[in-house]
Amino acid sequence: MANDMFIGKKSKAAGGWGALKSCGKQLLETRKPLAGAMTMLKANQPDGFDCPGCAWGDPNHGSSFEFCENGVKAVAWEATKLRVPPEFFAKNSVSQLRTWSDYDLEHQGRLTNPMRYNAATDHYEPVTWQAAFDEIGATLRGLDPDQVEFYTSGRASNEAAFLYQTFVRLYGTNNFPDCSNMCHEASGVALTDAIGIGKGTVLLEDFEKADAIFVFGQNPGTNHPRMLADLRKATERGAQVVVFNTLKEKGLVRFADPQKKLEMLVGGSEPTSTMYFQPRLGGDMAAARGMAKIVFAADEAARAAGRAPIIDDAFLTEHTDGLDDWRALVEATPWTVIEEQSGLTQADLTRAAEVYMTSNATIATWAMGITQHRHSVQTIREISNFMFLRGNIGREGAGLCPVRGHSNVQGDRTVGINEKAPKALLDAMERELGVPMPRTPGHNVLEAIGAMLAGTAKVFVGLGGNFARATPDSALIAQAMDKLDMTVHVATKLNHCHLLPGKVGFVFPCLGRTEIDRNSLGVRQIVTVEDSMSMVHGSGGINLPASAELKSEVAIVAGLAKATVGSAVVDWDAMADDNDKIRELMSRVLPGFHDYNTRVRVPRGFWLRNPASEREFRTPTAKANFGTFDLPGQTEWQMRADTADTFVLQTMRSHDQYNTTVYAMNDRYRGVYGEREVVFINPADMEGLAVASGDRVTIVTQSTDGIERRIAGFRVVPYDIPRGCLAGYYPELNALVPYNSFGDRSFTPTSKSVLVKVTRDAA
Ligand SMILES: Nc1nc2c(c(=O)[nH]1)N[C@H]1C(S)=C(S)[C@@H](COP(=O)(O)OP(=O)(O)OC[C@H]3O[C@@H](n4cnc5c(=O)[nH]c(N)nc54)[C@H](O)[C@@H]3O)O[C@H]1N2
Ligand SMILES: Nc1nc2c(c(=O)[nH]1)N[C@H]1C(S)=C(S)[C@@H](COP(=O)(O)OP(=O)(O)OC[C@H]3O[C@@H](n4cnc5c(=O)[nH]c(N)nc54)[C@H](O)[C@@H]3O)O[C@H]1N2
Ligand SMILES: [Mo]
Repeated sequence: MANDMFIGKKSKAAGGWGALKSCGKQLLETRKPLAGAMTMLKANQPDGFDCPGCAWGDPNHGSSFEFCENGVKAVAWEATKLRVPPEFFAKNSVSQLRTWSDYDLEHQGRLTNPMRYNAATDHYEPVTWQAAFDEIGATLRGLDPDQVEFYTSGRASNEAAFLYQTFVRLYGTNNFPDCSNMCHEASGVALTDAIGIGKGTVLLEDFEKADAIFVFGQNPGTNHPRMLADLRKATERGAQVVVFNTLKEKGLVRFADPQKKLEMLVGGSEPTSTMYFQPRLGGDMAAARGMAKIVFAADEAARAAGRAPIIDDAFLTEHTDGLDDWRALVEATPWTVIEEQSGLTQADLTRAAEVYMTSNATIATWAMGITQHRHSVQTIREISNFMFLRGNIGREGAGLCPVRGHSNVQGDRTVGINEKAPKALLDAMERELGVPMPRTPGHNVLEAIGAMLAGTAKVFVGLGGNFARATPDSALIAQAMDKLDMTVHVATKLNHCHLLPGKVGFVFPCLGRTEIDRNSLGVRQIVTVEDSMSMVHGSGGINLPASAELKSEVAIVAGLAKATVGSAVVDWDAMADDNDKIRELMSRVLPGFHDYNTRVRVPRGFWLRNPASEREFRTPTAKANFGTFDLPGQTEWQMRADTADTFVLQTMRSHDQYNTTVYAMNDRYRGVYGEREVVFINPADMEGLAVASGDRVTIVTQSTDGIERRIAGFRVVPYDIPRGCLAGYYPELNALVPYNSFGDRSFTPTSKSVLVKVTRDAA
């Protein structure tokens, strides 16, 4: 049985599962509630398990589970023995639970039963799956489909996401707000215009061949720990790793490879970067422009002296469009502006540019430090422009690499979670299903919030995630959710979003990726996911389900669909019972998914071809396009008043959290223990504010819309961060992020540049 190839084989690879075990043991010793994870750690190493931690590629997928400390946390978090049964909800009203912390809610353990919120008692009460589906179906049938918001979080498998978009489009809307709207949306928008596809162009193997790797606005030590091993290998073989990060992040300075000695648990031992620059928040576009300016000047000098040119004339002529306009703009941009916005000197940028100019193969990676600003799309275009200059795309060891967040956020987009679905997808769906698909674009996250606030959205359905805590302006979002007639959440653990149920709320407990999913014939099911390098592979669970009542995400989506749109077009029961059937449908609709069921069952799965990585640019010009954009008139850093108390704040992740899930209260690499209500600040700025280490402060957003956004009692932590810049943790700081401040064309909340005022709290 093909499905069974994913279980029961012992790994011969070193490190891998054995090391995971010891790593897990350490974790479990310090964290009793996770003791249940041992069951899983004792299990045989399964072939083909996709870590729910992050979207970094896995070189040995299918033969060993490449792990990292934070991957273990993600797995252990799901494998807890603790349960949230109906009695828990009988004991605690929703109003009471709202006063709990994010940490306390999720630490109660796994949800076990479908629950329905009864406004009369203010409690969630048990409900049968069928009664719940029927009630939701009846409600949805009574609404205009555009009055419903269908959210997706990026852990959902390709199968669940594809079935969900099929259901929602048959129902009649493109309202697909999803977590990528808050995440890498700017990368998708910018890369589509620049290279004709909104995805990265590198494979994991390219990291072994690059001469230089530029890492912009990303903290892999915490968020993509397996990437550190690749960076360390790169520096070990003499490649340059050039980091641009506002904070001095420990993992980007040195790193110990857990595959070797579990050194990672005690801190780094080999360099991960060779140069480290700390731009001001929002200063990366200026930094990239400064480097380009240096490259152009050096190229001109080389040609004048009769030396080999520095820019790649052949590539630029044959494959790109718009160089001259951009070059003119770069040359016209004064160094004073570049230095002021980036906070880096011409000398700094010259050192970085020299690395670029002497490297024959360069990779640029980036994440949220680039994508969560107003000018994120422009910044990614500037980075792409810079990379084009030496033809760093579409060849070995070179390329553009947005490092994705959730383990399947890229896959969800590929299979149709997109409020602005490509015409080709809708055409293919129509052809396959024989019924018209909705053609008007739907709501992204911000539009969904707008519709909820306006009262035009009536129902919210969440396939995973924690919409209420992941979105900005927490207080406003709570008001928006409260107005809803109905909420439906598919989840593994209880979170704050579930405590904003509207008039009627449902919480559906689902199987996690670590759990064995058997169909009615007892056949184990696998799901599939796509990583940051466009590799698509299978993943099968290894643990017994947390409760006999759990359903797979696929089965829950099918249940909702059947009750809402009926089974005339799609046989939902058949889909719910056999993921192969869903994959058969996908293979007929999605380009590149032929023989899907076979190709996901080989080690590493298969690569979804990216034409840009072979220099085939599917843009209107059929070339890679230079983007010519002015630098921001002012970055938020520049907008600060000329007083010692105004700052620009970024909101980011600690080492012990997964987005809104707080595993523990520590942030080891940054030296913070037992608390999260902190704000990192430059010691010189502490003097200006007359605060000492440990003092508490109040932070108020400099709002332009009259809404007061304030948090108090946050402890200042002196840190290596540029003056005028602050950093702290999300979701606690989301109360300060205005929902109406977002990126140009990406509509991503500007979570990395919030203009704030800080005052010292009375002792
Ligand atoms: N363990 C763990 N893994 C995760 C996650 C998690 O929460 N926990 N989340 C997942 C998800 S959904 C995502 S999107 C990714 C997120 O991965 P990251 O993007 O690494 O996440 P953040 O914690 O937001 O870190 C942002 C980094 O950018 C830097 N930065 C901020 N602003 C600027 C700027 O203007 N310029 C520059 N150059 N640097 C800047 C910050 O100092 C910080 O190091 O990780 C994924 N993986
Ligand atoms: N201020 C600020 N805000 C941000 C960010 C930031 O950097 N700063 N980052 C943004 C980014 S990059 C992202 S991606 C979003 C994240 O937004 P979301 O994806 O909405 O949030 P998560 O915290 O990842 O969701 C956690 C919940 O998912 C559920 N869950 C976990 N595993 C599963 C599963 O297998 N199936 C199902 N159905 N549910 C599951 C659990 O109930 C858990 O409580 O937040 C964004 N918000
Ligand atoms: Mo993300």
